[in-house]
This record gives sequence, structure tokens and C-alpha cells, in this order.
Amino acid sequence: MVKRVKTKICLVGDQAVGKTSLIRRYVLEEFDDHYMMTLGTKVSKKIIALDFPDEDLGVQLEAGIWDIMGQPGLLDLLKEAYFTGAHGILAVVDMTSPQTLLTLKSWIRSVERITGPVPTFVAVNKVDLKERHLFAIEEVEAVARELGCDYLPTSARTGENVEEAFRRLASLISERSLGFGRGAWEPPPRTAVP
Ligand code: G3D
Ligand code: MG
Repeated sequence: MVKRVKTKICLVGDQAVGKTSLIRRYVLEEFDDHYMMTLGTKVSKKIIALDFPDEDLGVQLEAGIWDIMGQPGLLDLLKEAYFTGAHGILAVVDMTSPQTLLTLKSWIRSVERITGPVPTFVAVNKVDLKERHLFAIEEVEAVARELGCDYLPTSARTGENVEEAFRRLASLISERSLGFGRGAWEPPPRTAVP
């Protein structure tokens, strides 16, 4: 059986971590060295086909991938609209900027304040810039564990793990929305008030 699921994925992370580049790489399979200013919000579409052999199930995830301009002032204004209805977060940090690891938690919190807990995956980006790394991938471990999410080193430049990061997030979203696997977590049911 194949199920079609519509989903909204939001990318978060400080300015210049590579959000726009990761989306472009994933959706168009290309990388543009020219700096890309993201004006307001941009939604890219991608159909992600996933297989869950244990469930005897195929999922066609129709994903709207939301990108936002990183400027904090504008973000405050757009946040509500940007995050409302999100089913998953791809949180991006930049290995050449330790600051971006420090703000990771607050990014995820600002989404979850609006959406409640949603599947989250961390892309530890710019892994290709080895000589400029200012923290090691292992340093992400503690934060990720605290947040209860997985992570992968990625590069929008070489394409390393870009597809894999989106697919891992897509799997969690599918599992949650269809109610199986690791992503199946739901808040405890409220007791009915008589
Ligand atoms: P943002 O959307 O999060 O603000 P961008 O970030 O996608 O605009 O990327 C910011 C800068 O980082 C851009 O460089 C972009 O080319 C570069 N970049 C993004 N991802 C990677 C990566 O994985 N590896 C390398 N080497 N560079 C990356 P410029 O120089 O145009 O500002
Ligand atoms: Mg951008």
C-alpha cells in the first residue's frame, strides 16, 4: 500500500548557516556560489518517496519546504505564519561558527512554542570546510541528545548527506503522522472532563 501525506517542513538556524543552500541542493541538486538573499519566505516542493518494509507500506511525502530570511527583526514578525502547521524541523548549524550551535536550542524552542513537539533533525553543515571548522561533530552530540534528535554532518557544496538528512526527517514525520516507529510519539490523551 502507498499512502500520500502532505507535510510542512521548516528550516531554522542562524543567518548564513546554509539553509537556502541546503534546500537548493536538495530540491534542484545544484549549488550556487553566489550569495543568495532569501526575501521573506520561500516554499519549495518536493515529493519524497519512502519505504517502510516492516509496515508493508510506501509513503509519498508531499513536502512543502519552507525557507525564511534569517534577519531576526523580520523573523519575529513572520515567525507565527512561518512555523504554524509545521510537521518537522530541519535545524541547521554551521561548523565554522560555534555561535550557531549555541542558538540551536532556542531555534527549536521557538518553533515548538507554536507547533508543540515535532520531529526534528540537525544538519551540521559546511563539513567540507575542514580547515575552518571551529567545533567538532562530537560536540553536537550532547545538544542533540538533550533535544532528543539525530544529526548528520552535511555539505550543501559537495552534497554530502543532504538527501540523507531530509530523508531521515521525512521518515520521522511519516512515522509520526501514520502512527508507527520512533516518530509515533503523541502527547498523552487528555482525560475527558465530565
Ligand atoms: P542561510 O540561508 O542559512 O542564510 P546560505 O545561508 O544558504 O545563504 O549560505 C550562506 C553562505 O554559506 C553562502 O556563501 C553559501 O554559499 C555558503 N554555504 C552554505 N552551505 C555551505 C556548505 O555546505 N559548504 C560551503 N563551503 N559553503 C556553504 P557566500 O560566500 O555566498 O556568502
Ligand atoms: Mg537563506
